[in-house]
Amino acid sequence: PAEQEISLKYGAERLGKRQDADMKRFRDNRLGAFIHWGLYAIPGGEWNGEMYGGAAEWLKAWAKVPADEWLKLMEQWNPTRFNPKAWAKMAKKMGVKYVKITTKHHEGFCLWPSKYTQYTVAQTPYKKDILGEMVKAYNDEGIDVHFYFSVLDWSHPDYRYDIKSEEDEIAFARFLEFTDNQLKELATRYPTVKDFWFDGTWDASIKKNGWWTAHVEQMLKEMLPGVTVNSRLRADDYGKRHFDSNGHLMGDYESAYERRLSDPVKDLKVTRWDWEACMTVPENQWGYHKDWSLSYVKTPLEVLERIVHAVSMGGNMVVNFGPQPDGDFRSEEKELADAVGRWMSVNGECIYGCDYAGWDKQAWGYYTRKGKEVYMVVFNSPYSRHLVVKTPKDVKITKAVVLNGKEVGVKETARNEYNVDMPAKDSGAPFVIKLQIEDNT
Ligand code: JFZ
Repeated sequence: PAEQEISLKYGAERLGKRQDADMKRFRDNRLGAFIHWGLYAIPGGEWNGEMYGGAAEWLKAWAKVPADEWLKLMEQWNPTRFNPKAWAKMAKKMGVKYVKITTKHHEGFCLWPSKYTQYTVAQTPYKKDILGEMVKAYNDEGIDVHFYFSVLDWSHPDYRYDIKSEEDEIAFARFLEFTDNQLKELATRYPTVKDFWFDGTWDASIKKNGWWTAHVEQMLKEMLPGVTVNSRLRADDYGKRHFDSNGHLMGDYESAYERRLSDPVKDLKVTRWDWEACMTVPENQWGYHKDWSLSYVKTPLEVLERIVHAVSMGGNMVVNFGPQPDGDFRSEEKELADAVGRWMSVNGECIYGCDYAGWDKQAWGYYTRKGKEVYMVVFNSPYSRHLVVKTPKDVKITKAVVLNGKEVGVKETARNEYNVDMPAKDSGAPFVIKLQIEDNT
């Protein structure tokens, strides 16, 4: 109840989901790709002959490399096989509707020629504005571009993990001004950007400056009307992150995480807000790592299941790619993109524009929904060859059709319970049955 809430200057700016056209577009896109590309692609997890199993984009930390030494990798940044048009075609074929690009990761190296630091693509043998080339190529294919931006910056002398002295306060104020300048620069140079996804915002220094996170959100929204911003940017007056001290989501959507995809039976509260999860293909590698044998690598089927799982609970899913230093993708990633694309070209209808269906989950898989159309996405085929469906009160199934296939039988077995027949031929892949319903609720 409102009267029990504390008053906040920098808390949630809105209650409930945004309902404007830009937010609807963000939500309807549902499937995205992440690109983690920076200097860390060059060592690919290996430093001075030693292979580190941790996240490749964190190698500087694992191998305790001083910033100036790390940034010398810029002399080797020359992705001669980088072909933005081919990247955009690959994304298009995969069926992703947006791509999130690391403009600057924790290391501080910028993929655009920022005038506020010397650590940018402009100072490398490659010289060209890689970010600009990507934005153009993706947009030309009709794919939205979102910017990943790490506030934490290992290259900047004014960054502080905490504020413990007046000197820290002064330095960090300069750092926040530098960050504002970079963000304004990105928003001005690339006005078609649809979203800012902030990261590296967990340190005490930022939590003590909740006002600044609210300011950044406002600043970007003034510069780019309709732009979306993730909850990870935000901290409130008391340093409470993502959800403010009254429990309300800050930013436009919760930026959740792969290992915490909510339980589709127990954690339905996430259907009340917008959210986006992102996932790595190996266990935890975002940047390019030379050796994928060091951890489990998800199969295309496991990736597909996570995409459907997210959409079935009203969320988006972003699948990560870590391009090689030469500008090409490793073969595993190309094969994954192909496999996802093949499935999406047949079944995309159950993903794009779809949402939580509100029906009780069954063991065979997941429901998604678009208006009066309910999709059954079947990952586990039962021996009975009957898919049990339980409908809410006053909802009847009138017809069941395999997506891009034939009609299948439906039998009412009890009130609000049905057996939907499996398709006669096993496609060998998860299949989708579209239900037509009569909703008298
Ligand atoms: C961060 C980065 O450190 C990492 O390198 C990568 O860019 C990833 C997308 O984001 O890592 C995080 C940050 C927060 C969570 C998980 C991974 N989290 O809140 O669960």
